[in-house]
Amino acid sequence: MEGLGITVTEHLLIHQKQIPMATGKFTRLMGELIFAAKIISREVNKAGLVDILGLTGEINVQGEQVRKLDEFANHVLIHRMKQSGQLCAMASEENADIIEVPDNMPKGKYLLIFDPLDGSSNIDVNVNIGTIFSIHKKTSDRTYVTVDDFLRYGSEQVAAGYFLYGPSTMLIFTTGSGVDGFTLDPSIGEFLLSHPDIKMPESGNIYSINESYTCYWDDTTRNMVNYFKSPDNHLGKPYGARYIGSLVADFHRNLFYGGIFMYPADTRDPAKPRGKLRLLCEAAPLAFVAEQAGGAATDGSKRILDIKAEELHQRVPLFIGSKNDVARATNLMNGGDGSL
Ligand code: AHM
Ligand code: MG
Repeated sequence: MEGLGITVTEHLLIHQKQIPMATGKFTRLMGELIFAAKIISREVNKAGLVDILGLTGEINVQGEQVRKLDEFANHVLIHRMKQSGQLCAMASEENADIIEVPDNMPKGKYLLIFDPLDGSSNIDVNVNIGTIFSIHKKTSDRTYVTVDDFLRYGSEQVAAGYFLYGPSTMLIFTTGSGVDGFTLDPSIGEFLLSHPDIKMPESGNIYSINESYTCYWDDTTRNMVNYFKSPDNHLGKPYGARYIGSLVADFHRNLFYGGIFMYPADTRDPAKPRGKLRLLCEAAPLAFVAEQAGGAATDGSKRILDIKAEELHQRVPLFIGSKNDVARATNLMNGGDGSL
């Protein structure tokens, strides 16, 4: 297969050489992130064999039960990335506050935001889970870091992507000039370029949503979902339904097969409609990947990458996937008939 044999490090170095002012710091940052992901991948792969499964009984900042592998992945990322020398601070889905690199450690200009183990409800049943990451450059001149440094537009991301721990471990990422996919060859411990320049199909025939929450949606959302299920839609037949319950895995399938993933707002409190997924560590990084692969992502009306975060753990409704499917859903969410 074309490209097989190029390691992710070689790939990063080739791209680094194409940027005249590049210092190699981003490449080193990615190298450290990849190393951390290899450690997580190793633990995920042996999770069924050792006593690492199960709940710790603690509740994370999102009010959800934390599982042991979540804690492990979070710890590995924080511990390794602190020492990378390229970061000034991090933010994790599992931590209420930002994590600053201590003064006694070398610091860099980058900010890293991550969901250490997305899809954690699937850990105990050997279903795909992943690590989602987003990288920004610190723009303020302050010598210290505050939450404000993280409250940015998704369009300002320097890089974003995810590691998928599935039958194979994969790395999918973008630095703003297309999307490349790498597969971990466990026999040599290297990610090899397996999917260069990924393009998401412009339209798909899969819709992916947790439909048991129909009762919590508003009428517009119900009508929108009914469109995809209707034999009278533009396909002339209902879309197929697929829902893994790991955003990263549902997104990954749609990246290759096409289709749309939706997590609409819960409108039980009409004054405060509420998405579940987090803007900074889930929606924005996947939106960057989607757009760079030719897809799209909105919150039902606005492009995800045009939303400026107001809180570190802000949640948003998410409609992400093939360009035309997201356009149809967004059109329907705004009173249209789903036509493009
Ligand atoms: P997590 O980051 O705690 O795992 O939560 C996010 C996950 C997504 O991976 C997935 O798409 C969604 O939550 C599933 O939620 P639900 O069970 O409400 O359908
Ligand atoms: Mg998570």
